[in-house]
Amino acid sequence: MKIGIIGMPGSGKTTIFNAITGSSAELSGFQGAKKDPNLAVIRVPDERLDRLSAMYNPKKTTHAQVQYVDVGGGIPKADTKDASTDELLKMLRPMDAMVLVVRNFDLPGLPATPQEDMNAFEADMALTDLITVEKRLERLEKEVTKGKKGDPKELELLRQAQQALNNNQALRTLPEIADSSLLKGYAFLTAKPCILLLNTSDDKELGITPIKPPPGVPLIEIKGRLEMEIAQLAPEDAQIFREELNMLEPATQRLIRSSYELLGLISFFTVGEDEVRAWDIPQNTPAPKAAGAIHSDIERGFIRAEVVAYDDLMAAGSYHAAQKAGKVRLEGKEYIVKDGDVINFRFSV
Ligand SMILES: Nc1nc2c(ncn2[C@@H]2O[C@H](COP(=O)(O)OP(=O)(O)OP(=O)(O)O)[C@@H](O)[C@H]2O)c(=O)[nH]1
Ligand SMILES: [Mg+2]
Repeated sequence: MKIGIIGMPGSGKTTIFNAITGSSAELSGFQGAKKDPNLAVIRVPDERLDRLSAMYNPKKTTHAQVQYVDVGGGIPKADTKDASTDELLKMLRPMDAMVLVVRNFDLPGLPATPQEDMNAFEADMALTDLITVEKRLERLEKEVTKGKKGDPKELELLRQAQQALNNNQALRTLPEIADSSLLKGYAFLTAKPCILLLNTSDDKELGITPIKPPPGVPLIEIKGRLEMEIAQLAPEDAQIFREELNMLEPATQRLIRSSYELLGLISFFTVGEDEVRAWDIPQNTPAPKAAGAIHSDIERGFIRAEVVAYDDLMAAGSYHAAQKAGKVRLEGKEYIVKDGDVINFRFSV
């Protein structure tokens, strides 16, 4: 899974990236200098995995992972024909979701205007999508007049998208369009799930800045610079600092967790002496497909899934006890895997 960190120049994208990943990527000093994107893979925190690991004491514990990309640069402006926009778009298209960083701290001569910045960014993304839609519509209509038959469903969806975008409505609010396999290839920016991240200055109180996110966009407020500085400390020092500041839960953990949920992902677990591991799959995945997340052979040779719910396993105290209590079920290929299932796949190839 790839999540793009986007936002106006100087909104604190790299700061947030550093806070999430604990890295020390160079800050730009708000001149919007074009640099290579920053990439990092981070582990999705999950208490259940930690407890399973304590139960099995395996050689290795493996978390689910998400890749964060700080794309740098600024706003995709598809109406201007410049190379940096093309480059930015090329980076953004493959993202599964976005974190839109909005500045809630003053810069010299530039007071914080989070609502305006957010609106402007949304409008620019909508315009970028609108241009993509209109180019495609033009081509389809030409083909139709030449006697070729375009896909009428695609045409209809594109017209709906055009209308929504003309009203500055993001495509993420229209699931029929956002989830359509016909339109997947366009990778519309406003169709991607998005989190609004209000990046608040150290000296402002959290929760007092009025801001209204667009429909369907969850809001998270973080003191980005402070979180970055703590994330860069040694763990013991960070702990002391957090206690002093009464910021026990790193806000970034919340962000990582919600971006996972936003993507509609759930986790199942595999357990054993060698490895305890979390696997991420989309909701409503049938058992054989879930097995495919581990290895295509297990999907191909799928026989049954031996399943125990995480809570049942913990309540029983051990796998053996859960079995004795009748909590370990055998499920077939129709079974839809649930969040927290602990699974042992039986297969033959
Ligand atoms: N007060 C305050 N300053 C911040 C915060 N986050 C970032 N800054 C400052 O804002 C400036 C820009 O931060 P960056 O993280 O480089 O912003 P960016 O969005 O990556 O900038 P570009 O890559 O140029 O678009 C730096 O001088 C940061 O120190 C914050 O939470 N509070
Ligand atoms: Mg940056």
